[in-house]
Amino acid sequence: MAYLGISGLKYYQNWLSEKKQQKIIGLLRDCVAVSPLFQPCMPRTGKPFSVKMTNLGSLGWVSDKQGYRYQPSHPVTGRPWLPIPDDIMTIWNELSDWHVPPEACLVNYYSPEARMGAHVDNDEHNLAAPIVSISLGDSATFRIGGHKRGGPTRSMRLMSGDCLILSGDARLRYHGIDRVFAGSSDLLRQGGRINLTLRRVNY
Ligand code: MD3
Ligand code: FE
Repeated sequence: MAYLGISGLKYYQNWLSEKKQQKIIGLLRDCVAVSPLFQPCMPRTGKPFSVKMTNLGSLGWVSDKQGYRYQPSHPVTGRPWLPIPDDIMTIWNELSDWHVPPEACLVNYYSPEARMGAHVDNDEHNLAAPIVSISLGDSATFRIGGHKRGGPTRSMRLMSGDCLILSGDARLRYHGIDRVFAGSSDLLRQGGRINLTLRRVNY
């Protein structure tokens, strides 16, 4: 199980039908009505992210001047995150081989100008569990490198309905989103891209 020659990276092109994609978008509209998108910022500097975020699940990932962490409630409203809907949990069950469900579903919203710089996801206590990524809306260039910053990278276009699984060796690689292709999908009325990442945080 390797994709782009990267062990632990699996690519499920167009895994979600148009109908399922629309269903998930409807569920996300309910999510943001209670847990609005917020603008995270960099620890220490407070530089705002261009990507806006919210979460579903018993834990959600947040970033502010204090640092990166998982917490049970929304940083602005103080309310708990809503549960991960069954239709999203099903994707975890279909694609991951993991025996327990994810606590967190991070929802990233990219306007056409948004980017995500190269980073490693290591705030999860349980780094042995896979991450499942679901792309919706406009397509984007995803870049994945090695375990150190500045090494060789590979890139691929992620389109609406595509899913990725990151496990094993791929789980701790540097990765990011270089650009979003405005108008490449009409799934979202207002355009842009949504990425969901399902994450097991604790053992
Ligand atoms: C490779 N999201 O939320 S998803 C993130 O499209 C994140 O929004 C990107 O990076 C996005 O942290 C990429 C694919 C992905 C997710 C997690 C990974 C790739 C990964 C963890 C390790 C290596
Ligand atoms: Fe990431």
